[in-house]
This record gives sequence, structure tokens and C-alpha cells, in this order.
Amino acid sequence: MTPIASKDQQGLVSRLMQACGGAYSPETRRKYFISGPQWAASYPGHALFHAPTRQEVPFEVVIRKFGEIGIGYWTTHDTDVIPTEAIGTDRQAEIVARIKQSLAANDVRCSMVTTETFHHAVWAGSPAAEQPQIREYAKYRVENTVDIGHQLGASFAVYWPGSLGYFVQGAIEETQTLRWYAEALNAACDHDIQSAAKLGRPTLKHCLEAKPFEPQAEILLPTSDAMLAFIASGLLTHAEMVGLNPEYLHELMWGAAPRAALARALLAGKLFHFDINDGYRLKHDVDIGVGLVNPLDWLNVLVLLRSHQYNGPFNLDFKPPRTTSNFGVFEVSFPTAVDRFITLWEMAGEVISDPIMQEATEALKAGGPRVTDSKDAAAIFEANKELLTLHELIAHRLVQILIGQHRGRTFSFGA
Ligand code: 3MF
Ligand code: MG
Ligand code: MG
Repeated sequence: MTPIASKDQQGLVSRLMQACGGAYSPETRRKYFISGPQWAASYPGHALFHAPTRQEVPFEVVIRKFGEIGIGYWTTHDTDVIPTEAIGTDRQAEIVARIKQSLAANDVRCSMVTTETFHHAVWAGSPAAEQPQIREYAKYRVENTVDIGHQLGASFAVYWPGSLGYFVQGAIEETQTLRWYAEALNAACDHDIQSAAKLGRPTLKHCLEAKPFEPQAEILLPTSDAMLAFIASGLLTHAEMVGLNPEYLHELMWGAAPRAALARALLAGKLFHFDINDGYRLKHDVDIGVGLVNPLDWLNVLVLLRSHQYNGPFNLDFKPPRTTSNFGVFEVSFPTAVDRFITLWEMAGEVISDPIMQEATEALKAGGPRVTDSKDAAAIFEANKELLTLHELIAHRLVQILIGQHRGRTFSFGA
């Protein structure tokens, strides 16, 4: 093989991207409520055992690139764009003004803001630490993020309580810590109610995001279900303003069926926002691009969301792999993630309207003939048993739709 000269490598990547085909236009991509996080685009590829492989990317570049790709919405942590020491200062106001300009110049909107309460040393004991001044500071930070959200025109605020947990036994009194954590959320909601009224804007939708492990060893609110119980616990003064931002991989990580976790959130009326990505069960948070690992499960997830008219954002909370270059992040990672999502979303529409799927699901619900003795389990089973084979047929049909066989795509040898 001839070595590929450095100067030719980006051209090769672009040529092969073109050759892949099937890309949607920026205008088509903008029709979906897809958001791109500042932190995902700027992620330099570092981890506990990994040195960075890329440079961080300033928001001006991220927003411009999102605009070009056709990602219509941008999301950010406060400290992705404002250094911790500049929070609440004139510098914050100056940065927020520059962000507004970048958004307007590229026809991109800010849909969500989130407070970083996990990275800085001040959060070592979590935002609900025993020390009163740390908790006061946490309240100030979430209130300040609400202000930034209103200034940037966002509709959602997300809270990932990443450090709400512990490494060593005996240090944390869980009930007390959860009460203190609720106080911070209450402060954010109260502040939002006042600010929104002053500004004549609707209040934000406040969304909790669960992750079962990492960065703490033990997490106090590890799953979306734990968060639903927390929202309903009576500790929140504005529980109606608080819902969920489940992340696909965060549910998969603990071994859940993400679709079932989403179904429980839908039933509770709390599916406000959704972080989309992919990865593996019972592994760390690998944040792979949506659909690269579990496309069949993703198709099934989107069938659920489409059939329940979920109309919230799909936030691309993945991490471009550290083998991807800065060039590749915007040439390959983001456009392909968006396009896989759109394809799977449209395919979910095909699943819902597929005549075989429809007839099979309706037949299952119609059931077999009624038996006279409604307490005769064996007879009831006999009357319905042939219908139950449709479960497997439906699963087969889902795979056929995923790989295009329902449209006549064939695989055979020789013929
Ligand atoms: C952590 C995450 C976070 C959250 C973000 C939103 C860095 O695993 O998924 O992304 O989504 O903090 O608040
Ligand atoms: Mg997330
Ligand atoms: Mg994640």
C-alpha cells in the first residue's frame, strides 16, 4: 500500500464521505429538533487514562459549523463558555453577548443550558455537600444558569448531578443529601418563576439527568426511575416544572432497556428532553454516536417516541472518538450522527405505517375467540396461542425494515 501523504488525508476522508452518499441537506436537517452540545464538539479526546488528541473548539467555531451542517440548536454548560472565575462578572455578560451574536449570525438557537456541578474542585463533596457555603454557591450557580438560559432564549435547563454520591462508606447521609439537593432545584425554579415573569417569557423546563455510575463510585440518583421518585417525593416545591432528560446510554449502562425507561418517563408525563448516543451495557460512559452500536434498539426506541408524539429535543450528547481529528469532528462525527438519527426517525415512521406491522399488532390486540368459561386458563391459552407467534414475526419485520428488505433489497449468492 502506498502511504497517504499528510496533505492528502483530509481530502481522502472528504471523498469517502461523499462516496458514502445518503447525506441530508442542511435544510432538511434543520427540520428536526436536533441540538448539538458545545462540550461534545469541543471535547479534546482526553480521559482518565487518555491524553487529549484534539484541540478544544471555541463556541464561535462550533456554532458556525453547526449552522453549516444544519444543526439548528446549540446547548452548553455554563463553564463550557464562561470560566468559573468569570461567572457572574461583566465578563460573563460580554461572553453571553458574543454567543448571541454567533447564534444570530448562523441562524442557530440555544435550546438548553446546564450548570456544571461536577468538574470544579468546589464540587468534590457534591453540590449538596454538608458545608452551607458550598450549597449556597450551588444555588447561585443554578440561578445564574437560569438567567443565562433566558438571555440566550433557551427553553430547557438540565441538571446532571454527577458528583451526588460517594467513594467511601459512611461519609454521606443520603436522606439529608437529597433534601439539600432538592433545595438547589427549588432555588432554580423559584428564581426562574420570578425572572420569567419579569421578562414575559415562559419558565424553563427543568430536567434531571441520571447516570448510574461515573464519576462517583456510588450515585444517589442513579437512574431515571430514581429521579421520578425524587420528583414525586414532596421535596420539590415546583415538581410540575421538573422532569427528565434521560440519556440513552446512561440507561443502557445499568442494564436497563432504554425503551422501557423512556416509556416509564412518558407515562409520568416527564419526558422533557432526551440525550441521544450509543454504547454498551455495563461499561463506562463511552458516549458513541447514535446508532453505531445498537441501531435495531434505536429504531425501536424511536417507534415508541414517534407513536407518543414526543416533540422535545434530541441532544447529540456523544463524544467524537479520540481517533477522530478536529477536522473529522465536523466533517464526519456530527453530520453522520445527525443523518443516522434522521434515517432512524424516518424508518420509525415506516415501522408505524407498515401494513404487516399494523395488521399483526391489531390482531394481537383483537385476541382470539372468547371461551365460555372465563376461568379456564388452558382454554384461554388455546384460543390465543397462534396469535402469539406474531411477536417473533414483528421482531423479524423490524429487522427487515432496518436493513431495507421490506423494500425488496435482497441478499443471495449465485442468483
Ligand atoms: C455526563 C453527561 C453530561 C450531561 C450534561 C448535561 C457532559 O455523562 O451526559 O454531559 O449530559 O452535563 O447537563
Ligand atoms: Mg448527557
Ligand atoms: Mg453519557
